This record gives sequence, structure tokens and C-alpha cells, in this order.
Amino acid sequence: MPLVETHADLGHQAGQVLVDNWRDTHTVPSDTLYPHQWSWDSAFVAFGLRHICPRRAQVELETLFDAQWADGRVPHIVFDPRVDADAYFPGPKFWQSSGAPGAPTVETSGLIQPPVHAPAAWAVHRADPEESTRRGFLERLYPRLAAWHRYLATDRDLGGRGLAAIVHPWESGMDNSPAWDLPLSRVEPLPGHSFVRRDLHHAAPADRPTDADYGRYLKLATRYRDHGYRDADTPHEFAVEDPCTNALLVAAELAMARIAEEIGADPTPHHDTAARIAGALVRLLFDPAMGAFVPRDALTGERIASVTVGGVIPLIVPGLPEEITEAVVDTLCGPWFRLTDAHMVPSYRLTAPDYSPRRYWRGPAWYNTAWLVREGLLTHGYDNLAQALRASMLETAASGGFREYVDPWNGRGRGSGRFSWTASLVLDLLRDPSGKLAGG
Ligand code: 9WN
Repeated sequence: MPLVETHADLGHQAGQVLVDNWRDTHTVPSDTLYPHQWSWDSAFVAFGLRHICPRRAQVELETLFDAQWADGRVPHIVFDPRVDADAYFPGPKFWQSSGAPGAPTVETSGLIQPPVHAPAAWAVHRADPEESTRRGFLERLYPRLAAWHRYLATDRDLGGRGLAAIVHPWESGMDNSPAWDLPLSRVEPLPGHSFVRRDLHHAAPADRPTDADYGRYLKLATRYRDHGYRDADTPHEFAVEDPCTNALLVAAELAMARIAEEIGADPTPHHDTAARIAGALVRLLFDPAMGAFVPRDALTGERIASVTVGGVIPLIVPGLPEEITEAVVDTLCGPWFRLTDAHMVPSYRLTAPDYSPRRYWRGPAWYNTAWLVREGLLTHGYDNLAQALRASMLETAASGGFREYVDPWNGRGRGSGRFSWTASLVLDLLRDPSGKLAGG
């Protein structure tokens, strides 16, 4: 029997992490490093939480959407007022959201994260349809999800090409990914002495972004904040069409079509939007020479020749041309990502000269991206590879601690321990190994 199947305790331990990281209305990503609510973390958490408490999974998403802005954006952090304002940097004093037009009363950041929420809402509904219907969960969330997607597809179409742009590396969820190096190099960083980082109290400096990265992150966030987080008025220094964000938006619109059908609304506009964005993704971001999707700088119109895990995640889009699917799977199995013998999926090409096995999104393997890649493999019928990736995820998790990320070569854990989406997605793999992103 494979090692993972003998780990009967793994699901129990994962559930315990989710119980311990629950804070009355939401789950913190980590008890130490991230003591508030994060947007895409909550969506990933909902996928696992639904197996042990579907009601709690509903509340997780509802709490996040209670902090939605009037323009439809869902903030990347919702600050818990009970937590010391200096526990995380940059905290509410930096973002000053309550002074911005259209912001909610609760303090939030002004940035966003990738749209995993509609697929999560649909999966949560299906975990206990009776309770969901009784509480009107989908009816209440549907218009909010629609406003969120509208914000991404219109206000954030900064390049005017039918793709959503991110205006800050934190918005990708893959903060210091090498994919952002080129556009970030144009940004003059704030000096290191002008801010005090909190993350280094909880994680090894070599596992985290550098001070120079932080200087640029803060420069961009300050400028956005000082323009009231209004996209049309901000002279953005960074605006990038990210393949992962846009692929997730396609999957999210397909999930919206399922939700619409369920509540008696018209699914057609969602199918249309999904098809439109998928078309732009393939046309504008697929790079045949790389065998992967690459980001595009919305300010210069140029493709960024950098392949990271974000460039293989678009496999989650159903109906991709076969030659693209095959090329991306070849890339995954080849020397850059070594799907069949690395631990999970490295966040960056293993052969790149600036690959780092431990520095955050510049090499380490993460559970959420592995889970998405697995969904993509299932979407296109690569069941054996999906099964191998599931085994790799479970074995890596079983070796200890539900870590935030791991070294792809030896599986050694890095970053925070008892990390919520790690526990949640492991639980989901154990309880429901079927594909579920674009509506199941
Ligand atoms: C900034 C919470 C978040 C994740 C991101 C991950 C990291 C924050 C940070 O932690 O980002 O948002 O302080 O580094 O990169 O994906 O959502 O887990």
C-alpha cells in the first residue's frame, strides 16, 4: 500500500489545523505570519473546510465578501480589528482604506488577489446543498461574485485587450515571482529605513522576499493608495496581464454559469465571458516557443519571457487547443518542472540560473499551485499524472507540519508551519479527489 494511504491521521491533523486557525468568522492563513483574512487563502480554505463544516465554509466566503468595495473589488486582506495593528506589515495604518471612496467600514488593503472564489462557492454549495439552499447562500453570494468579476473584466482591463491586469505583485498571490522582475525593475524602491518588516520575526530571511522587493512593493502600494485606489486615475508603474489570474477568471465564470443555473438565473453571459477571456488568453499569452503561457506587460504591450508555475496553471481552462495542452504538459514533465520526480510543482524553472530552492515564489513548491495544476491535468484527461501529483502532495504533507512551501528536491518544509491552505487542500485531496474547478 502506498505510503500516503497508510497515513490515516493526515486528514484528522489537517482538520485540526483548520479548527485551530478559525477566528469566529474566518480562517487566518497562519497563526503567526498572517493573522488576518486573505482573499485567495479563504477560497482555498473553503474547499477543505466544506468537508468538516460546510456552514463554516459558507461563512468564510461571506465574511470576505462583506468587505467587498463598492466598485466590486474583493480586498486581498481584511484586517481583524481584534489583532494588534502592528502584528502584520503593511497593516491598516498603511492602507488607510476607510478614507478611500467606496471602501467598506472594516479596514482592508486596497489590492486584490486571484479570483478563486466562485469555484469555491460552488464546491461549498455542493458539499451540503440543503443547508446552502436553506440559508440562501448562493442567492446572496451570486450578485457579489458577479460584481467582483465585472470589476476584473472591466476596471482592470488596463491594456484594453480583454484581459484583467494586476497592478501589484501581491495581487498575483506569487509576490516575488521572477515573472515580475522586468516590470518591477522600472520602479524606484522606497529606502529600506522607511519601513519595518514584521514577516522576518516569523520566517527565515532567506525564505522571504528581499528588502529591495519590499521597497518596490511599498512604492507601488503608496502610489495606488494616494490616488484613492482608483484604477483610472492612478498612473500605474506596474500593470501586468497575468496568465494565472486570467485562467482563474475563466474557471470562475464557468462556475458562475453553474451557480446561475442553480438559482434560476441566465448562465449565458457567464459562458460568453469565459469564452472571450479564454480566447484572449490563448491569443495573447500563450508562447509556443516556451510551451507555456507568459505574462504580458499592459503598459508596454510586450510579453515577458519568463515561465513560472503561473504559466502552466492555465491548463485549468477547458477546451484549450490540443497542441497547447500537449505543449504545456510536456513543459511540466520536462526538465523545467519535472512533474514526475520533483516534490509537487516548483514555482520557477528548476534550470533557471536565478532559481532558488527556498526563496518564496522563486523556486519552492506550493500546495495551492500544485492543487491547481492537478485540476488542470484532470480537466484534460491526464488522470495518471494527476494521480501522481496527488500522491506527491500527500506524501510531502505527511512528512510533516503542513508547511507553507517546500524545497522541490528534498521536500523540506519552509516558511510558516500549520498553514491553512496546505491543510485544507490536503483534506480536499483525501476526501474528494475528483476535479472540481470549473464546476466539477
Ligand atoms: C502578501 C497569505 C499570503 C498569500 C500570498 C503569499 C503571501 C503576503 C505576504 O501570503 O503574501 O499578501 O505578506 O507575503 O504570497 O499568496 O495569499 O497566505
